[in-house]
Amino acid sequence: ALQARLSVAPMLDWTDRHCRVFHRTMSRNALLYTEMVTAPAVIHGKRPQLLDFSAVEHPVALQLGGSDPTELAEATRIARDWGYDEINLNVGCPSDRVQSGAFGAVLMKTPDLVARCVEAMQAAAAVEVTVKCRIGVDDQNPEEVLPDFLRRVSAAGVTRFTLHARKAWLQGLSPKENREIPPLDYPLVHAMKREFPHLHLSLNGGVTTLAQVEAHLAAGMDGVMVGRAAYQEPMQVLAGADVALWGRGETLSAVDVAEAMKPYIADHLAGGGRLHQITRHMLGLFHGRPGARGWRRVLSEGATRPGAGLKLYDQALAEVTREIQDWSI
Ligand code: FMN
Repeated sequence: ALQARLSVAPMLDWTDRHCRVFHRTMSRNALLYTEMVTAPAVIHGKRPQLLDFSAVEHPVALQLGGSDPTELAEATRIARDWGYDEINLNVGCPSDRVQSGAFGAVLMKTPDLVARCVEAMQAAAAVEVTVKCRIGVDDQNPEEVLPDFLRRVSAAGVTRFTLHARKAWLQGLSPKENREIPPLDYPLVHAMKREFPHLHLSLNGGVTTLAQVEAHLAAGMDGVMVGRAAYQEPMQVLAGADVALWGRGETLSAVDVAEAMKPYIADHLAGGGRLHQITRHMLGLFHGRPGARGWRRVLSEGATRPGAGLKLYDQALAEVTREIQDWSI
């Protein structure tokens, strides 16, 4: 649970295994979440493709989507055997596709079903089961439903929750809009920590810098989960986290991070993988720093070309060095 002081949010299409290795290069300690995988996919799908990860990714949590206790239990057992450190249930995703299977944020309306799900998951395997939820959905009153939800689901044995500090609207908003509207309610999330001091509660939503992470921890939260900013401006959030939050480790520069990724990229290419599969997650590495433009341009133009490899990657790094020199003149 100590690692959960800072976590990188589950993000579909973004936090795949390559992205997580990249994030791990910046922080040895932050807890990393997978993209959501549905329980039926884990049970019936191509498991190596869906579940494989590299040893360096630990601590790593698999996020499951589903609302059938038996399926979730089976998926949890499989995921535990695959080596995941934590299994997280998605009670926050508002997308249509997910609603049709009756899971994600709509489960905020059925806390007793969530309790049955997590009970079955915990009974299935000796691995920590956690929940990521919203503060409410649609016309629910968060101040009533959120404490009720936490009470019922924690009574089923879950002790660690991540609270996305905004309601989900299940109709009429796209998933993207649902991450901007309605407004964030940090005071309510902080109040939940006071009301449930024995639970490990992380705050999620709208956090963009390490300083903000530290402020929420200082205000009593046990953890902070960062989503979009960790992806788009990773250095802003993850570099420096080990020293600031855990008092150990080192703070790499963006250039050091780029260099440190090379052996992993070389292995991936040697195994027949494509450069772009890794570097598409790294375009924001120099965000707001000298070198950002050249890095992004060389990699986004070149990395999808057939045969693109470490030579192109080194060209991108050379652009960075050139821009840094231009800046320091
Ligand atoms: N939340 C989930 O619980 N599971 C997901 O699979 C998931 N996919 C996402 C994909 C993208 C591209 C984005 C931007 C968000 C996704 N989310 C998902 C929501 C994030 O986990 C997070 O709760 C949300 O972005 C708010 O945090 P932020 O303001 O730090 O980005």
